Parts: sequence; structure tokens; C-alpha cells
Amino acid sequence: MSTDELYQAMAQSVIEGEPEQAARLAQQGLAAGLEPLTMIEEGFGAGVEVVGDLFAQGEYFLPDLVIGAKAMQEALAVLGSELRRRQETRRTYGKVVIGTVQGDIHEIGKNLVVTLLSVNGFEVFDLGVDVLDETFIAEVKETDADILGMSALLTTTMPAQGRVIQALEEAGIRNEVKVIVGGAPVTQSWADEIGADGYSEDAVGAVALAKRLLGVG
Ligand code: B1M
Repeated sequence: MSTDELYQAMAQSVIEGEPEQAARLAQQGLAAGLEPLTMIEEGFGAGVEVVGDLFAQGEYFLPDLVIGAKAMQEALAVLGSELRRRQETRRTYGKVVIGTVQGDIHEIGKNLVVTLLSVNGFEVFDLGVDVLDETFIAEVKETDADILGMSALLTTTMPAQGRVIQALEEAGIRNEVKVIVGGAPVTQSWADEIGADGYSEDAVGAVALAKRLLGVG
């Protein structure tokens, strides 16, 4: 199989919702010397985009989204452990508290951000999904975090990012932590509007942003 065919098969495994096949292809890609991040973007991630589009067009239904997501997660489990195995740096640039906001259970993108921050020298406290506003605030205080990251995948849950920033203000700790936001519907102008310190469109950019905000790396 050529590299392009392999990427296509990876995308297809997500579109058709085949978790075992996705994991197998991730292994095959590693054995062929492909980069984990390129496989995520050009292979499996391309498949997720198609699944999302088919869902939006009414051709796919919720179970198709669920099984497509499962396939993507199986691939990420393989590629994430390879990224961690390759981890070069053991230094800690800073502490990041991160989660998907209240009412939102999308975790794939957030997990990718978590993995890349961890392998790039950040200590990450992952609160998971559907995180209450007050849980973010409590964890920032508890860990004395340098950065708070919030992911939102739904237009209806994006406002939670702004609410949490407001709550940081009210708790008197807004200046003690940098806030970064992301997720498919989130934009730079939304980040500006809610007073976040930074926005990144993808996980690689989130690492660069975190380093820039802390002046490290
Ligand atoms: Co949902 N879903 N979903 N879904 N889902 C979307 C987001 C949607 C766009 C699909 C569509 O209609 N085309 C649509 C949202 C519409 C909108 O609000 N505008 C949608 C909907 C409507 C829903 C439900 C409401 C469906 C329903 O029940 N009727 C429901 C909501 C549930 C809830 O959260 N309360 C729902 C449920 C689900 C599943 C559970 C089935 C599943 C998630 C499974 C899981 O995560 N465990 C799911 C999936 C898989 C998707 C799509 C297809 C894929 C999302 C994904 O994982 N992408 C999605 C369509 C799409 O996005 N094209 C869709 C891959 C991932 C790598 O990308 O998360 O964007 P992403 O992350 C990127 C960047 O955004 C960025 O970096 C990542 C990678 O580089 N990033 C950050 C993310 N977080 C960041 C944080 C940062 C920085 C960067 O700093 C902190």
C-alpha cells in the first residue's frame, strides 16, 4: 500500500466506524515510518471531518458519530502512546489545567491537546469532559496552574468559556493564570471577545501558544 493509500484507508476506517481496523492501520503506519501527527491529520482526522459533514447533511446519525469517534480514539490510543514513548524532555515548563466545558462531551481534540502538552514538557491536569465552571476554578486554585485550557465543540457550549473567565475575575485570580481556548467552532475573535489570552486552531498550535504565553521553550 502506498502512503496515500494508507492515509485513505485510515480515513475510511473512521468513516466506516471500524475501531479495530483503525488501531491496526495506526500500527501499520508506525511500522512504515509515518509520523504520528501526520497520520492523525491526514488520515484519521480527515475521516472525522467526513463523518461530521455526513452527520450535518443528515446522511449519518448519532450511532455513526459514536462509532466513528471510537475508531478515531482507538487510533489515537496507539499513536498517543508512541508519542509518549518518544518523549524527549523531562523538564516541566508549567502546569496546565484543561477540560471540555460544561454540557459538552466531545473529548477527542481535547485529548490530543493533552497528549501533546504532556509530551512537550507540561504537567497536565485533565478534568475530562462536561466540566462545571466551578470545577475549573477550584482546580486552578488547587494546582496553582499557569494555564487554564478550555475546549468547546458546540456553539451552545462555547459561552461557558467566557463564563469561566468571568468567574476567574470574580475569584480575584484572573491575573494569575493564562487562559487558552479551542475547539472547532472557536475563533480568534471569540477568544478576544471573551478576554482569553490565546486561541489555537489545533493541538500543535496549542503547545506553541502555551510556550509563548509562559515565555519558555
Ligand atoms: Co458531535 N457535533 N455532537 N459528537 N461531533 C460536532 C461538533 C458537529 C460539528 C457535527 C456536525 O453537525 N457537523 C455538531 C456541532 C454543531 C454546532 O454546535 N455548531 C455536533 C453535534 C450537534 C453533536 C450532538 C448535539 C449530536 C446530538 O446529540 N444530536 C451531540 C452533543 C453531545 C454533547 O456534547 N453534549 C454530539 C455528540 C458527539 C459524539 C459523542 C457522538 C462524538 C464525540 C465522541 C467523543 O469525543 N468521545 C461526536 C463527534 C465525534 C463529532 C465530530 C464528528 C468530530 C469531533 C472530533 O472529535 N473531531 C464533530 C464534527 C466536526 O468537528 N467536524 C461533531 C476531531 C478532533 C481532533 O478535532 O475536536 O475540533 P477537534 O479538536 C481540534 C481543534 O478544534 C483543536 O485541536 C484539535 C486537534 O488539533 N482543539 C483545541 C480542540 N480543543 C482545543 C483546546 C485548545 C486548543 C485547541 O486549548 C485549550
